[in-house]
Amino acid sequence: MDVPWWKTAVTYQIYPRSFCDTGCGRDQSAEGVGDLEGVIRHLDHLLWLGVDVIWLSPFFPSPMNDFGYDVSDYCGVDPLFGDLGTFDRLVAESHRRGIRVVIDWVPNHTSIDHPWFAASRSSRQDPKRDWYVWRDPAPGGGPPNNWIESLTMGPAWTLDAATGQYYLHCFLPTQPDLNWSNAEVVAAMHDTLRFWLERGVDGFRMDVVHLIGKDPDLPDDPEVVAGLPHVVLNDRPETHAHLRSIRRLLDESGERVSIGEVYLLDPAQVVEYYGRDDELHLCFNFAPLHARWNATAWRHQIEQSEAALGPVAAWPTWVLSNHDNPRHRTRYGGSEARARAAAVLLLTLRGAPFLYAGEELGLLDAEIGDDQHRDPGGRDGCRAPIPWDGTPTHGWTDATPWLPWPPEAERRNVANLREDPTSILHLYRDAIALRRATPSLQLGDLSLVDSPDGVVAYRRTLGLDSVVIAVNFTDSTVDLLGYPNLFDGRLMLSSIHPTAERALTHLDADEAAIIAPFEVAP
Ligand code: TEU
Repeated sequence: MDVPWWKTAVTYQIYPRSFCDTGCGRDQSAEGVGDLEGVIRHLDHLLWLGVDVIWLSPFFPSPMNDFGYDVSDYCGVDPLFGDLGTFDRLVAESHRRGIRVVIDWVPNHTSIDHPWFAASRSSRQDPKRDWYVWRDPAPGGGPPNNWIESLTMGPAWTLDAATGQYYLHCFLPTQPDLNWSNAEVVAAMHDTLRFWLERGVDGFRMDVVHLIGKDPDLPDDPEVVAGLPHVVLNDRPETHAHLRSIRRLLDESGERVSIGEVYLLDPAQVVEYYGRDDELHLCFNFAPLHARWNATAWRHQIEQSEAALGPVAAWPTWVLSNHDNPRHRTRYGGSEARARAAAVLLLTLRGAPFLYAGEELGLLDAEIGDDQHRDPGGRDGCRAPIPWDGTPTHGWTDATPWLPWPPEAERRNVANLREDPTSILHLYRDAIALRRATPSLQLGDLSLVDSPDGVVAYRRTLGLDSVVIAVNFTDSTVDLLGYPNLFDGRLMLSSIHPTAERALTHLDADEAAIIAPFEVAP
């Protein structure tokens, strides 16, 4: 069976600012900001962990108003992070280790500092005026429509006094939206994809890609949802046409992947962006990231994902943490046991799992002091630097890092947790290895199986290979007698007991288990 590589891949998201500062980037503010050399330095660790793909959040030249999601040159590396030579080495060193490299692509908006916008803004007659979305003020003055931007929840329009028109920005005023209905914009953005494909990247994570096609009339968002940012509402046929041509472009370059950040919260809407296997290869599914830690909520998430994606054979994705939201251990109340159970869930559901750097250490969000806020969207806590060891600088240079360290960094760091085979870091490594060795975990069907209250259990099946996963979402022991699917098997992995060879009569509080049925046990 010829399975595309991205179906079985475990992807690891790196937020370069926060990964590791080696001092190789040019940091004018004299604070510690991670760089691409820091990624290269730790590739062996990622190989040890067992991930297949790294996804790098933006490292392009940028004024950093949105920490790189405001790009001023799509085809370069910000000196803060290194240069194109460093990037090429990163790709080569990753590929040498069998690790693929996916980069972020930010097609909906540029930075206000991009030369395209400087030209567009310069006059109404400029040839690039139409590269962005300009409109006259509403009759009587004020923004052309009621759209809300996503980061500060203000109006999505800013008046350019010099030319008397408003420009659209679904994010900060420093992130003007490109006009994808202009063919020159499409061609220029396609060129940026080709630039990185030629440098050997294996694919793109496409930032708010569902937002690139817009209703040409730019009508008001409906009153009932007024107050929601336009990004979660924009769902247009124009986008699908753009995605089909992007897909053709990628397909011409061999086996590359597109992973869309389709920030619509209903999986039934999101599935449309896979097209007929002719649009995105994968789309993030963010509903689970907002789900509470309980069995009912998670059973619902699994059912919803299966119901939306199963019938059209679209491959699901699972993500618990990223650079935009509080880390899941923080969201789930701080319990490491829950974070461990969540890791087993993430790595055993049907679909492609995405890890966010630091979750394998069980990191909590950093406490951000009043004078330490950096992000206008308030997302600093999950972007705290990664502690690599227990020294005072935690494996970074001695410049003070751009954000405070996460809690317990002197103990909860890579070097220390690698020494401890019972650590959450080893649990991630073991679960990833088991996944790789178990065809049903990688590619098998999923069906929910009968389980006690507070437990979600499911079977993964591929041909004769079959395993059952049971996750106890409660903080008490749950008896499994009476549930033959669950206790009648061999425990392959427990989220709590590292080498537990035990009869599976019960699950401990917050325990997740991977169970092989006896008949296929060696
Ligand atoms: O995020 C899109 C997005 O919708 C989120 O920013 C969301 O609105 C926000 O986190 C709510 O708190 C992507 C990137 O992941 C994010 O970092 C960027 O800021 C944003 O796009 C703009 O490029």
